[in-house]
Amino acid sequence: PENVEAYKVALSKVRSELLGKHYPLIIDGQERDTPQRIESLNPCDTREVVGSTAQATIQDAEDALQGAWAAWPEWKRWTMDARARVLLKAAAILKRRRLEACALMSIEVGKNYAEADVEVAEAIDFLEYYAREAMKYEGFGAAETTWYAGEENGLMYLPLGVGVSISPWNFPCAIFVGMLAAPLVVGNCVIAKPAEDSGMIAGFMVDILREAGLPAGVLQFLPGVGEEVGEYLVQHPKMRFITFTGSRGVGLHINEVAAKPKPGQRWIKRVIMELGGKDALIVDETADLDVAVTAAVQGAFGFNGQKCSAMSRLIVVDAVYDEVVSRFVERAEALKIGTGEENANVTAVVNQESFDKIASYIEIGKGEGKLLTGGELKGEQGYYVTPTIFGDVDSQARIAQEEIFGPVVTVLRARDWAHALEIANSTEYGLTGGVCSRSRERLEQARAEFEVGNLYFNRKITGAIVGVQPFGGYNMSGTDSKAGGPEYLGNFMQLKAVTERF
Ligand code: TXE
Repeated sequence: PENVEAYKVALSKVRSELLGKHYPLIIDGQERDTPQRIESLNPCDTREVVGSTAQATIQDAEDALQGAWAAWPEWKRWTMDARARVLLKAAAILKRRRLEACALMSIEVGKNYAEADVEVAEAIDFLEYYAREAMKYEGFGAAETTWYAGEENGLMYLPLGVGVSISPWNFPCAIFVGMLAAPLVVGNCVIAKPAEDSGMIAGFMVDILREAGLPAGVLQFLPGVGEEVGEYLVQHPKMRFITFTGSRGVGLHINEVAAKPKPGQRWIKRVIMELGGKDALIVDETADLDVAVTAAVQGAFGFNGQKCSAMSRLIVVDAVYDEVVSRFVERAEALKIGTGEENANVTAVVNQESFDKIASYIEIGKGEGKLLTGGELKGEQGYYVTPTIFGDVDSQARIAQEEIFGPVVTVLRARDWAHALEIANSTEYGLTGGVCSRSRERLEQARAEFEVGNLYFNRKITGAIVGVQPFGGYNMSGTDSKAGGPEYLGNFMQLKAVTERF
């Protein structure tokens, strides 16, 4: 990270200005409070209430939906260029306030400065990337359809209408704003339903988007309980699309609910999903072991493994298994554990529910493999789990198949390269994956056969550069790749081909 001193200044600014702040709903450009509130705890110091957001009721959700539809006719008549400029303005504001965004993330979800800095950069990239992408459709929007009389036909790229964006807490800035920028810029109105654990950073980002010029009603800010207002909006007959990032379980549930047409529903709801992962790094006997161990540590424990892209499985061929495992354990035990604000390598996991879930998987793991290091739960001050590594686990074991979403790694022994690749493809996920090897033939085979949306060679398996490396999963990890690749914005538009007989 660039400038730790400046970050510390931002931390004290955020602590004096934002600590204890309450973010109300924003519906049709108006602030609205609610009988209940959602409090954000500092996961690294759970005695500290960071602040709160409103907790939307079903009526608030209904009002947000109706208001967004009312705002849509005007918003869809803006030119692509005009909408893209709002995103570019938001990116410029976020650049100015990036250290505050980092500091707020450190306090609200325990993300250290290094990880937060990368995430805010990604948020800026999402805004700028989708603004540029939208310009591909300049002239083909509802407002200024470009086709030339006398030619055979014209093509219009039209927005869908009103959708809901339901986002997770682990990239509370980048994924939150990325999932809004794409549908908004092509002329949709969106209801933003952030995760309960990251409502404040979401409110911070909505303030920036409104300051950038989003008209009232185009973006409704609706923090609330997923199972209540999230569920209500997903099932609503007047909901046109749902863009979701979160766990497999919730994602599959949303898919099911959205698929059932309701009375008065005139369309098939579009559902765009980014789900979980059980991502593996393969190390073979030709690998540079320094590179491999560094890739493993970075991929496994960045943001405490709370990334869908985190390396939660390390698959090592027999010939180098002992060497790699002993070096991996040694590096894991050297990681600094502390708060996000002190930029520790490993901080507290996000909340009590996650802490308990990880604890239960550690117990399961003790019955499925050998606990090589970690496995300690230190909940006195914050939700701390020490970096945990299990060895000699069977590839079908629960801790080798199920997403744990914490600093817990399962090491699997492979007979040889072919067996390693077979193990890597043996889960229902397919998000990120990697190979540390110096055999070009094996890397070529991995390119062809490793079933993941993001494949990395001889480096950590997390981190995708927006616009350069589309990010998304195969199989149960999601519906497609965002931020790059073939026409992601197409998810949020429908075409109209106009043929004129002359
Ligand atoms: O997810 P949850 P979390 C995945 C990651 C992990 C999970 C962690 O792999 O599995 O996200 O994030 C709302 N109807 N990814 O715990 O619990 C809920 O309020 C409607 C993958 O936040 O699934 C929250 O806003 N909404 C990703 C959101 O769903 C409901 C990267 C997500 O909650 C709901 C980041 C319901 N019934 C995280 N229940 C990737 N692939 O890029 C809950 N919600």
